[in-house]
Amino acid sequence: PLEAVIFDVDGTLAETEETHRRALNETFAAFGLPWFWDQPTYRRLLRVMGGKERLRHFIEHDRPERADAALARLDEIHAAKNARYGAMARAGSVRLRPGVARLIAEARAAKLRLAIATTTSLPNVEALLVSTLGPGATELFEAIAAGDSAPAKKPAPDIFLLALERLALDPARAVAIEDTAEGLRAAKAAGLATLVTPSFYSEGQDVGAADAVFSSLGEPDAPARHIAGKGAG
Ligand code: XBP
Repeated sequence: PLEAVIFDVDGTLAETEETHRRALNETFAAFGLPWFWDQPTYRRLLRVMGGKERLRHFIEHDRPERADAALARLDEIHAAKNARYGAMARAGSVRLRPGVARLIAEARAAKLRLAIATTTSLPNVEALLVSTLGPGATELFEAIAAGDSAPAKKPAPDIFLLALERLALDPARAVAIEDTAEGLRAAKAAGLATLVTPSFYSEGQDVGAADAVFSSLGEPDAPARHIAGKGAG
């Protein structure tokens, strides 16, 4: 029987990428870098998973002429982006996608265990969960596998395998929910049944390997409910 649901974060729980993009562009300006990622650029770069890996790819492929100077500041630029993103998330600029709050509440009511497997950094995940689901939100998830805690980012299966290891669970007893082709590949390689709900940036990607594809996880226009702390535990 099904025992756990493992959620991706960016694009699946919430449409976070426009906030990441805004935080990035503001960071570039603050660092005096003459870079601007518009939507088509970001859509292309999103195929490289992980914010730091994506920046590295951009510097090496799109701005190779001054790559050394930029690469030397890579960690600093990425940390500054995440600080901005965290502040934006805490200020409420990201909402859960429709149906996500209900799905989490219903999964808990059905005694399913919840986990997260994401490429994004842990503080970003925490900021998002707390601002959308309330102060106790991180405790809703038994395992939060994020960012650099696994050796390789998606589409490698590592982050899903880490979440499964922390749950001490066989992949046959869990389902993953993803929004991208890369995330789907990662979940499938970890042996998980996978539902895909395409997001703003992943719409049109080939997700034919999914066990099911949903345009949305729930009712359109429903307000996100704050469920953390209410009858938790
Ligand atoms: C999406 C990503 C992330 C975010 C930025 O990950 O690739 O890199 O775009 O976050 P997922 P960071 O779909 O697995 O949640 O800059 O913290 O990496």
